[in-house]
Amino acid sequence: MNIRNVAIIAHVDHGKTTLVDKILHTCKLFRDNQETGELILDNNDLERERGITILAKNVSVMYKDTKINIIDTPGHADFGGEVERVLNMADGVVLLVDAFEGPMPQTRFVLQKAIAAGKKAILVINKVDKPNCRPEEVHDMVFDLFFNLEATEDQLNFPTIYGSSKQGWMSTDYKVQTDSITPLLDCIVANIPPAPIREGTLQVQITSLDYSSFIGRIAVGRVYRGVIKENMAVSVVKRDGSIVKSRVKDLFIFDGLGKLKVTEVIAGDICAFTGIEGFEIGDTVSDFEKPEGLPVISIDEPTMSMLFTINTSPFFGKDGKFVTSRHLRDRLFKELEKNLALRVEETSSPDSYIVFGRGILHLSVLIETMRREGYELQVGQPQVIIKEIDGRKHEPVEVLTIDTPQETSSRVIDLVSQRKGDMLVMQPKGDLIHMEFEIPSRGIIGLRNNILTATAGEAIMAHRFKAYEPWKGPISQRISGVLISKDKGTSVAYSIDKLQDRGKFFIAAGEEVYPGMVIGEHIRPDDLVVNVCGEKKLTNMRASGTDEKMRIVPAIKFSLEESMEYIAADEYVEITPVSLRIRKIVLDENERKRTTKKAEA
Ligand SMILES: Nc1nc2c(ncn2[C@@H]2O[C@H](COP(=O)(O)OP(=O)(O)OP(=O)(O)O)[C@@H](O)[C@H]2O)c(=O)[nH]1
Ligand SMILES: [Mg+2]
Repeated sequence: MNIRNVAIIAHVDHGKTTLVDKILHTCKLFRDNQETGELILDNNDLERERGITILAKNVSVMYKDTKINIIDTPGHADFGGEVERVLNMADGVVLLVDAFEGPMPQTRFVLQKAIAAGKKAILVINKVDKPNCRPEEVHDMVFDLFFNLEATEDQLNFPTIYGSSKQGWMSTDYKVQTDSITPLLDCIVANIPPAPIREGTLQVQITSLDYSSFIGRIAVGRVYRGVIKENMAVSVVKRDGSIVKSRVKDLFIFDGLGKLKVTEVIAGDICAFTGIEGFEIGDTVSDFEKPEGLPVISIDEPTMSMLFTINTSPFFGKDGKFVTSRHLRDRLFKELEKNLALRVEETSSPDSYIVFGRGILHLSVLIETMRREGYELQVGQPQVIIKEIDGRKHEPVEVLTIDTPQETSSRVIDLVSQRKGDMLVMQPKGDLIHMEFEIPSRGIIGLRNNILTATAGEAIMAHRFKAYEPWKGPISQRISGVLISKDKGTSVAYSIDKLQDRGKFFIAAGEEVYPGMVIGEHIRPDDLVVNVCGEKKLTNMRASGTDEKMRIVPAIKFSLEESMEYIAADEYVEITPVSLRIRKIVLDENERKRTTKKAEA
């Protein structure tokens, strides 16, 4: 059979999943009257809600007489490691670039990986339906990018397709709108090399995994050489070269959105299989008698860590089903089975674990999933991972791009410079200013919040790990102190109203608070303990205190990620299935003062 294996790569939100959806539709996967909705591929709850892809996914379509295996990849930088691995299964890539935005940090990263791996690329300039798009300019920018990334002569000769995934059309000329995406499919068949059918003994490298609550872990990889069969005895060559005898159980190929059980899969095709106990990414499943491993593939190292601990707030156990250290431990170690870039380390306390991940989003997706499952937990301030290189302290540095309206650019530059960011590029982009910086990862934590506030939500920001570089010195993280609740009780509008000139509140009237809980941001740099539960002399007032004359500014409600980025080193985010709260680690005011004094001494 004639097979093409192609990965779709791009910066976040440039339209990969939308395009794969359209390809599935076009290839008549769906019975005509079947309602499928959009972005059927982003199929877990979090992916749907956020409109982002978290895990790379395989689908497969028949186009004319060619089978096209398509790998949809995540565009967010935290999941970049996925992209690098799955490129292993592809013979070529479709590089999607937004016709307005042009190449972004993650475009560069994924293209660099594809070029280094010797893959042939097709460029798709997507979203040409956008009114202010600039397809020709973007084409030239991408060409320069290929050139700068040292593409070979052959790679530089990439074909370009223009179109709109959303409207469901692709064309060789952006001025000539078509009525389908088949020009892209034709381009894939013509330009991506057919998967070679290598004969000989079996070699399949496990590059990715699927997880099913019924079956558990399912290995996914491309048959590099030979034939894999169900119930076949095999030798697994591990990363360290050791060999484990095992047996393949069920075998599948990808078929549309799902999998189809088959008895054998020949070289060139992508397959999924069960039966190999305790496999790891990069293992080669090979001939039983004559095992031969394929070159090992690299797995991304974590760049950030956070302390995960059980909930110890006075409200512990109110909302959650799983609240003990045993629960937390089991859940975290279970996650390691499928979350490839995650690491968990024990601490001296059985209640706390240090969890290492690829960034705020990577960790927050885990936390959000856990809270939905009924867990209660607390997390500490995210820490970037510092390394000692040649006896010097090094920290992760990232490339940061910000596009913002002209009139806000100086405020943006101020904010980035305060956090040790150096500006590299500043140029107009449509009616926006495009800026590029190099900034320590530490400086990016909490930056998004400030940038959005400073630009009334107009700025578009993206960042991507660049390298470990020498430590850039201290960065002051949060400029303001916080308002802390003095009492346990229910907040009262009257009391909040009276304190409004002291800062901004994170709680509204009628919310339960406890001593040591962070309930707002102080206008001054120090912390302030306040009473929002009403005062004794007001007992003749109605408790809810809905006085017409009060105008309380609506409470600021942080998302999980915003809370994680907001907290200081002496604070936790408390997470339950129902609530998100910020608290001081030490709840008692006097004890907190003593601890701070001790720390200062
Ligand atoms: N105007 C316009 N919008 C588009 C087009 N293609 C996709 N979009 C929109 O862009 C947003 C992101 O699309 P996705 O397909 O989820 O992007 P993605 O590249 O898969 O994103 P990640 O998986 O998070 O990296 C959605 O709101 C789409 O509706 C297009 O051709 N034109
Ligand atoms: Mg996607």
